Amino acid sequence: MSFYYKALLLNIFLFSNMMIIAQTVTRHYEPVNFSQVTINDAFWKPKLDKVATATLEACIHQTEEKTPRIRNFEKVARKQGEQHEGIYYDDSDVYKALEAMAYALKNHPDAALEQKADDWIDKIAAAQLPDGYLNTYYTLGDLSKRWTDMEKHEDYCAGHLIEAAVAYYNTTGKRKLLDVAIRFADHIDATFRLQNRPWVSGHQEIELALMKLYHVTQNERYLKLSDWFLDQRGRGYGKGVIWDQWKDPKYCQDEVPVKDQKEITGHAVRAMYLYTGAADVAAVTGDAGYVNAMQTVWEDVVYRNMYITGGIGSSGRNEGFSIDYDLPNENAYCETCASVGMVFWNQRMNALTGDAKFMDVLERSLYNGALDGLSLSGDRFFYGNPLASNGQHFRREWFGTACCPSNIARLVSSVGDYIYGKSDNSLWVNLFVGSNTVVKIDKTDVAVQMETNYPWDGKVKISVEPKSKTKFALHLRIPGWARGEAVPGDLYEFANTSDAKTIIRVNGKDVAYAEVNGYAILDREWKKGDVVELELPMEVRKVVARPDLKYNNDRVALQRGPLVYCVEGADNNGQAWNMILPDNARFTTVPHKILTESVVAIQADVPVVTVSEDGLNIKTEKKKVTAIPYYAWANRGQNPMQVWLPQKIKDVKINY
Ligand code: FUB
Ligand code: ZN
Repeated sequence: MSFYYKALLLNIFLFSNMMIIAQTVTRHYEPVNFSQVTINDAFWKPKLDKVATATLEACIHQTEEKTPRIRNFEKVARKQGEQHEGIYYDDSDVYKALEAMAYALKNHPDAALEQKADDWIDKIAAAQLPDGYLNTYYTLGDLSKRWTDMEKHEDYCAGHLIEAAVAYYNTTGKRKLLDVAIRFADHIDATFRLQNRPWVSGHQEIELALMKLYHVTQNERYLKLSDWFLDQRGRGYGKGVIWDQWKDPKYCQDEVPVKDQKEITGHAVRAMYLYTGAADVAAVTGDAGYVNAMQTVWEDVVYRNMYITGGIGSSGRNEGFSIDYDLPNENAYCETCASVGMVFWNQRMNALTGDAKFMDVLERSLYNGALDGLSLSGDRFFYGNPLASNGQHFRREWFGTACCPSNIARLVSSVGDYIYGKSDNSLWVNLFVGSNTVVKIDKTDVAVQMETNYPWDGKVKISVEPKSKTKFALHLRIPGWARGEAVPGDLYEFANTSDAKTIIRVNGKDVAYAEVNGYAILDREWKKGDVVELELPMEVRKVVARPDLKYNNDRVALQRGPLVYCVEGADNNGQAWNMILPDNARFTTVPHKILTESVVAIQADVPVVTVSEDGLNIKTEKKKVTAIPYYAWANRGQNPMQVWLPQKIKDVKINY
């Protein structure tokens, strides 16, 4: 039965007893799971290996030795009345690291790492109570208070446990953690939905996790529970419980029901996880209520509240959104987890709608705002990701609230989830990553191999090998930036037009193609040995911001392909704020090394202001300025940095 047909039937089944068959949407494709994708890409594979080694080593060290996270699980199992140590949501970091281990084991098999994961799983399983409850904060504390405080992240931790369990099952086929997750999810379902006991999750996450559990178990109970959690929001149940701290239901997107939401508010990570879960439910039930609401909220994010890096949540006060167009650069909060959440949500929206604009935003957040959260060495992290620095920012080994390190670890190591999609008669290529997979399209196995040096180079070669000749449509994403669109909407635009064209060849011949929603559609009979070549124009583009973004007035940013660039002191005699970028600046690109990372840097001869050695004079002279990919900054000590480069002398500052 086709995916669409199943979704429609299920929708009718779920809602027919309410006599309402709501307007339905059908998901355009099903993402190909990371466990089916092998990555050998020059850009990503070293990062996957780094996460599998250095990043996870850091997470394991912090989780086991430097902090009490694993110790809390051991204490529960010992049952000796020992106290909980740390913060009430610390369990979640164990689960997220475990999830990253699961993905890493696919990309970088490692018996010792698998053994470590199995040891952790034993400890987690031993901390589960007979009724399925699992949370070290309450079990070591006052268990009679469990499920009394919606803000205490019990369901958030449960969500991360479920996600880890599904990932580990997908990679290894081992069920132990999955069975723990199922028992916990059943406990939650019995405690809340089946008793219709109001509960607004204080930190959304469980909604999307339950949908993963639904897909792996095919048990509709989890779909219903996820939808139930979504439906709790915006009905006043959180009043006096989770709003206290903020006196504002907007903080946790609880002001109106999800289907009535129109604007982005509050905590950025909470919002991203919420909308990801809603899109996941809509993908199965076809519920247009969620999709319509999310389209409007998405526009509010992307058209008015997104950094050029794809980061969101400019305010540290609420770790989230403030007012429209309030996007400071040096004080940007822009949490790594929020960019990770942008990747999650935009993937779901892309699959639901088949519109590449969501993948354009995903790619922007992934290669810039999110990747910036991880050092090139793999063992240092950014929590906030500013777009300008006077040298005060640096990556840290860990944080008290340590949500970001394991979040970026799990995102990078699961990048295989975002590359391909499939539907009954189509193959979707969304990201350009050297990789291979086999997808079943209309009962035929089709092997796909992608080769590329993206994002440094715009050439992508895709070999398609169906087992037997078969007709299907290849949906090949043509990024917005290659079509002259800096971002969807008008928050940012390219300063100049370009004549450069995207070229697509099939078996060496240029082909004309229909373009639908940002995808080139190559609908034909495919046979063994067919090769598609895509050539994207990798030009240096200047980006200007809408005047409402006052921090960017009289400034430009540089972008090449999906990468946003910055000027960092390490490449420019310790200075990053002392140049202006005139309209007529000419750019060249050069291979460049940042530690061991080979990148393409951008250079231009531009006016640079310097102070004489005796400190008595300033002069302006043309000098070569080097810009590097934003994600790679802050790896060579503390340095000034800027993404938005001044065009007028009034904005020049000299560090001396
Ligand atoms: O509350 C759990 C996590 O800690 C949030 O997602 C982050 O924003 C940080 O506050
Ligand atoms: Zn975080």
